[in-house]
Amino acid sequence: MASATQHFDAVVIGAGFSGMYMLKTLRDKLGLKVKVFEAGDTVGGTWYWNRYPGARCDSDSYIYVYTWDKQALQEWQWSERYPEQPEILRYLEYMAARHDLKRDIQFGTRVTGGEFDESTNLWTARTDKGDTVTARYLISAVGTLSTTNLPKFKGLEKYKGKWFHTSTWPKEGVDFTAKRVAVVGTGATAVQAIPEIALQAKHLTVFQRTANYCVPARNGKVDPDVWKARKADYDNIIKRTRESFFGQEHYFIPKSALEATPEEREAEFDKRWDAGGFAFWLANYQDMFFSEEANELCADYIRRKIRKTVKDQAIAERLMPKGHHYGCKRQPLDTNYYETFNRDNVLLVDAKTDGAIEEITEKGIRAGGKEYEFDIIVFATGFDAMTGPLKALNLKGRGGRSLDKEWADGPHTYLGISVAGFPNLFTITGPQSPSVLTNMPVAIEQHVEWITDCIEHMEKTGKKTIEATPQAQEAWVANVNAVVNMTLMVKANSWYMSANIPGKPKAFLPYLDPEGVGGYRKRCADVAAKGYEGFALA
Ligand code: N01
Repeated sequence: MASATQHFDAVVIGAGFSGMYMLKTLRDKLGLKVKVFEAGDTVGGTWYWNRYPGARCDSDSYIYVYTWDKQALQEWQWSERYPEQPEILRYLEYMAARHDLKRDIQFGTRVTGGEFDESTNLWTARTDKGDTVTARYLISAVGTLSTTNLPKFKGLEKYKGKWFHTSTWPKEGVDFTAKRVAVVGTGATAVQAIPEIALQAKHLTVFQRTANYCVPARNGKVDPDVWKARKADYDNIIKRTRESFFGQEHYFIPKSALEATPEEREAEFDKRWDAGGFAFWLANYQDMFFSEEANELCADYIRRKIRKTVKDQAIAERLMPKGHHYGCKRQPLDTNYYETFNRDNVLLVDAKTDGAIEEITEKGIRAGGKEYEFDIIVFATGFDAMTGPLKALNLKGRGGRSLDKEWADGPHTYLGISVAGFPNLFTITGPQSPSVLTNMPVAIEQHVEWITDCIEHMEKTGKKTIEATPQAQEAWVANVNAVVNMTLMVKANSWYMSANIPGKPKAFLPYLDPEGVGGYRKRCADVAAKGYEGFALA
């Protein structure tokens, strides 16, 4: 029901990890009047929508938490190394209740537009429920992977069975019992879902366009003594992750893979493989992301593991990534992924050897000239990452300029937090910030705290607007590109490179700071210390 325009100090869009903390700091630290709009019907963001079977966090649970509530850090107990989606949602509900966040969140409401009014220096935000609100500050907490990518498959409208996208999974779940199921995609999501679906379905067919390098998660219970030690050490853990490269307790081997002897290298690889998780990716030889030769040594190790695990060598061959470098697409963590292809009820249809998907038919999927019939199709085809959710807000800045048009050739931001021409707009974990290259809570907390300090500064000094200067912004964009161009990451057809969606302008979406998220934190702090260098305050 449409209501009269209400005014707030700040409007926050999204009530996931970012929006919840943003609300907490603006309301309880700065005493501002804050309104949060959230499309879901409770808190959680990513963890509200992504309920597909096997969905769990790929970061270790002890660091996948808010660090600002010391008591909660002691009280909350994760049940496993990598918590499952329902448990993470329970955690976020617990934090929302502890801090009475829900009273300022309007659920089931999507922001559909926002305009900055130069005469009043206010943002007006509109929602799909007919709300119109004004605020001095508009803060996007929409997440990086929240706009679904459903490729435009020919014939989908003809399909008579049921289909689902992993990113908008039905709350009541999907029963695969006695069903013929297809999973399209083999990214991090599919790698989690496929082994679980295979256990339930009568038959599962996996449509693979590009084979991925998967590494075992090695999920399980964590020794209570380890938990005790971690809880006692949280202050240091927080300091270490904040100063780290990836927001994780992973550190590169300070040596070239090419300098190590084959025996030494194999032992180091084994250690990381056995440890599970991101260690093989983020704590490997430091030249892995720069040298094709060093990278190939890691890639070869994983291919050998696939060959060993998958019994049918023809299938193993198809599952072995070729033609792209290891670690330059997001590392999927697996639990029995390769083993799943040893099951009698699982078939792999590989685009390169069996033929690509041509169309969806009434009964299923046609690929390589052959029709496969299904009761259920699961699209695990990912997201319009990072820029997608922000463009969907239909934001208009100074002079009516639209964010969509300003970003026609890819994102342009300053520090990934601000956009020239869009005063008082802040983007938590926005494009061109470390965000998805880190353990997300670490990046989120850094942005939320920086934005809070910035707004506090504005309030104290009586400034009405802050915005990135075009010069600072273009220097930042050049910096983002210059750094990543030194790595192999630019060669991958990844969503990091905007390559997953036809027609999306090619641009590296996050920011790879040469000193990691710790270095980026210092950069942002320096900017603030120098009176918000690169910003215009009025
Ligand atoms: O999406 P993806 P995702 N025809 O884009 C294929 C995060 N995450 O949902 O590789 C056929 O990675 C596509 O093929 P290709 C994590 O950051 C976090 O799996 O482009 N296939 C690929 O195989 C992750 O990176 C957790 O050739 C098509 C797949 O679909 C991000 O979410 C857990 C196609 C898409 O893979 C996205 O992962 C899971 C087409 N037209 C995910 N279009 C956590 O731990 C696409 N594909 C929290």
